[in-house]
Amino acid sequence: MGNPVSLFLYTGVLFMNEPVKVLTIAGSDSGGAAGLQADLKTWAALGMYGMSVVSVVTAQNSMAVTAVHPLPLDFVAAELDAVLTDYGAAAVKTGFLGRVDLIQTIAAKLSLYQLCNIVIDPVLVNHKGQAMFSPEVTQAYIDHLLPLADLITPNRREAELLTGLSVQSVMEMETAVIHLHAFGPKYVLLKGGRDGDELVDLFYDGTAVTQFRSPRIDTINTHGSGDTLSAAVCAFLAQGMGMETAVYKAHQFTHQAIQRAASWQLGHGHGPVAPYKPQH
Ligand code: PXL
Repeated sequence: MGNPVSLFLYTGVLFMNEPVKVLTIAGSDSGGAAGLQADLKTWAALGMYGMSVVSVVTAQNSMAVTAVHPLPLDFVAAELDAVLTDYGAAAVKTGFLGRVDLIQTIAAKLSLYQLCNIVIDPVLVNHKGQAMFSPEVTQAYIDHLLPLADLITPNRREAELLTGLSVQSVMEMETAVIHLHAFGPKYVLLKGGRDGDELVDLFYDGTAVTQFRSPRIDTINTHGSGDTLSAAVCAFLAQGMGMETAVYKAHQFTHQAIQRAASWQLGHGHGPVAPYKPQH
């Protein structure tokens, strides 16, 4: 172990035993279904070291979000600095942000720390498709965060707010991905299309559109499915996969997470997905 070569090999082995680090910048869901809780559960299931910079704290359950408490801007900046000056991250995702100044600060920090594998989930609407924030927030995503993204993961309603287009049919989704890509992300995953009994997500790499189809599962327990999907993409990117493979595998992972919890009744409403193998 004494000479420099064996020392190098030895440290190499130590590094290989370490988990890959991933960071979410997101809201806390007290009900544990969405937000940073969904991200961390997904990452634990995939064997990653998950970290969370909290943007807002929500009081919510399976029926409603009853209160939202934004954390002060300086505090979120301090969380980011703490994590990124020490641990760093092989991939990062953003979730519930909801404020222009916060979006600007996060964009500046992502650039400052030269992060790669950036997944931006532009959270703009609640699960009923209603806009949660002012139009300035949508514009701040366009101006500051989308250009930095490797992947953006809007749903159809968020795509409508971002592009100003109608995004209902699969054909309209095909037009929308091109407009979304023009905002600057390297890849676009537009979620939530319907074609008969199938769910259709569109993936666009700037050249070709790929459809990811899955049979629709008849359940109201889809709370956290969007977060699970983007967190899983983030994990697979951090593990070194290419974008299309990462999206394909994340799609399968999320389908399984919905299937596992489809018949559960954990709360009284729109229940969580299960991005892990539960012990009954
Ligand atoms: O899935 C969107 C989302 C993400 N994170 C938190 C949320 C929501 C939707 O309400 O509350 C904390």
